[in-house]
This record gives sequence, structure tokens and C-alpha cells, in this order.
Amino acid sequence: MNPTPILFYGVPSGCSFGSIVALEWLAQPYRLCRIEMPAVVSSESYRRINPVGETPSLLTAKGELLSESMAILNHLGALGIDRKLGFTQGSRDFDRLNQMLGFLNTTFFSAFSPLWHALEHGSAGEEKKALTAFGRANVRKAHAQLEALLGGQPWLLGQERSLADAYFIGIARWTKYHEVVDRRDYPALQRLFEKLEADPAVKFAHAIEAQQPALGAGGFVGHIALEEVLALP
Ligand SMILES: N[C@@H](CCC(=O)N[C@@H](CS)C(=O)NCC(=O)O)C(=O)O
Repeated sequence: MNPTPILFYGVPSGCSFGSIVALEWLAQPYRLCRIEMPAVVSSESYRRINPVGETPSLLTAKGELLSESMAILNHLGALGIDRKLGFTQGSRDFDRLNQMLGFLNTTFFSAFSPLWHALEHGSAGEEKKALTAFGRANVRKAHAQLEALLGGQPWLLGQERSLADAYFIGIARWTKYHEVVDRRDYPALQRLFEKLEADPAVKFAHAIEAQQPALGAGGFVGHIALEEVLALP
């Protein structure tokens, strides 16, 4: 039994960043378990948490394992309906959130896949050139599409900050990692990015990843090692 949820987040620069931000916005007690990629995420030990060998994963308050960002974000959203972190299934807001999360999880996230592959699998020569060109074109296209979806709105869903913004910021920073696209060519996205970077929960998530002192909103009750989680009754 594990009454405090545990988020397994990946470093460096995992897409689990968005789930950390979401937990901070939810402001209910949670713990974090740091997973190094690719060494630990692909280990037999971690595969007991997530057989796919990816982060994020969540051990919920009911002691159930959940993986996939969309599932985790929706789980957290359901716990935060009263504070508008999530919405009732079947409502227009729920549908709009899911639509945006779907775009981010498939088109926006996947656009970077060729670049990650080239980086992590030591591609060289013609293969690296092709992957990089493909990735760059994908990332540019996804940025143009998201810029159009955002329109003149302050946040991805409109007037209010949502889980989509939390997930966006964890992926959007990859442009720097891969030195691809100048976000200033997408002014609405750049404004959103800057606004989110100033958010205390985003600052907290950066500090956690960098193993710096992190000032949270009060929900974070500390780290737990993977071995300790696996030994939980
Ligand atoms: N479909 C999964 C994808 C998760 C995923 O690809 N996570 C990456 C980090 S962003 C990972 O764990 N990669 C393992 C590795 O790099 O070895 C989701 O949306 O949560």
C-alpha cells in the first residue's frame, strides 16, 4: 500500500517534466523517484514499474501503476477538478484538453523522435544527416501548427492555464537541446514559453532535474529510490 503517489521521472530532460509541473499545480502530497536514462529506464528493475521501459510512470495513491503521459496527466486532472486542473469526462473542456494533449503527445512530441534517435544511437554520416533533416522539418511543421492552434490566446486552451501547458513546456525546451528552430519565429509560442518558464512549478521542476534546492508549492514530500519502491509491501 502506498498512500502517497510516486512519480518516476526521467533525466536528462524527460517529458515527465510536465507531470512534475502538474503535481505541483495539484498541490497534493507526492514523492519523486529519479530515473536515469537510458541506463536505469531500460533496466530489469525499472521494467517492473513500466515494462515498456519509459518515463513517466506513476504509482498512484491506490498503489496502482500507471504509465503514459496522457494517462498520468488525466489521472492528476481528475484529482484536481475542483481547482480546474482537470474537467469532468464528457464536458466540452475535457474534450478540448484531450484534443490538445493528443496533438502534443503525437505530433509535437513525435516531431523530435528522429533527433533523439540520432543523438542516442550514435548515428553518423548519411544516416545522421537524413534523421536530422527529417527531425528539423517535423519540428518546424509542428511549431507552425501549434502556433496556429494557439492563435491569439494566452494559454493553449484559451484564457486559463491547463495541463496542456504543463506538458507543452516539458517538450518545448527540447529545441535548445537539439539546437533546432528559433522559437522567436513563432511569437505566440515564445510568449507562452516565457510565461511558463516564470511559473514557480516550472522553476521547481527545473531545479529537481538539476538536483538544485527546489522550492515547491507544498505537495512534494521528498525523493524515494527505485529499490525502496520495489521493496514496498
Ligand atoms: N508514449 C510515452 C512516451 C514516453 C517516452 O518516450 N519517454 C522517454 C523520455 S521523454 C523515455 O523514457 N525514453 C527512454 C530512453 O530514453 O531510454 C508517453 O507519452 O509517456
